[in-house]
Amino acid sequence: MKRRLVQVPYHLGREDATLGTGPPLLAEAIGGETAVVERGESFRNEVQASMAVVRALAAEVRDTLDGGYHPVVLAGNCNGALGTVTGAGEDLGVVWLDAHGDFETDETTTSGFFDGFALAMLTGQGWTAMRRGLTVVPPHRVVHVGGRDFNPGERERMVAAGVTVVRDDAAEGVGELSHRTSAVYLHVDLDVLDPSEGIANEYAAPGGLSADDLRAIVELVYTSFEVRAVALTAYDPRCDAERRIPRVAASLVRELVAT
Ligand SMILES: [Mn+2]
Repeated sequence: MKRRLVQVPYHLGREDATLGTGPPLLAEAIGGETAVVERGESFRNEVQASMAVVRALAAEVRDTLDGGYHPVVLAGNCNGALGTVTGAGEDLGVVWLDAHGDFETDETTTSGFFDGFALAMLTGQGWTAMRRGLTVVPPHRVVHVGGRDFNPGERERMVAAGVTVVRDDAAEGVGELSHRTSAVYLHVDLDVLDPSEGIANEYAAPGGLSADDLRAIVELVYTSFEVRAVALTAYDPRCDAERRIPRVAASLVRELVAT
């Protein structure tokens, strides 16, 4: 299956100079057919605009699959996952690679950072009316890999909800998930990489995956499941003056993802 890059050049619903500028640089490094998501609605506030981007992304992912392409989403934010999963169809599992949990809700957050709610929203927590029509993935069909910078209590809440949380032994989590689902969405927040491979964004944390580890995990996921869509997210070029992260992303996608 031929791949198509789907750029989502927004951060918290805005076209901005931070995470919003990552997707075009990743797309340039990877190369090939590319589509660019447009928010459509005018900006009223971060939450409204973020969810407008999510809905536009869902439509673009659906079109991409209908056109016979494998969607490779390049998104400023992790909350794009709601749109990608909604566009990619029913009954998916999720393999989520991220230094962070992204498992906050309005009840638990102390930062208010909307992108910190991404995986909680995807599994049906919080923002119920804003999520209307978007697909929910049951937590027991989610494996979270590479986390090491959780907020207080966050990891415990993920586990209690039914999410499988593994640090770097992805094989165990992926093997378990393969008994529950045959098709997945693969989410790669680029800050899952160790900062020694390049600093993906200002939230980067030590103790991450090497580029070789990441490659092995992505390969394992592609051989274990039908990957309906993959996303590379949260690249802030301001943190990576030497532009190392796009090179890692390009070799991952070119060598491992459908050509
Ligand atoms: Mn992250």
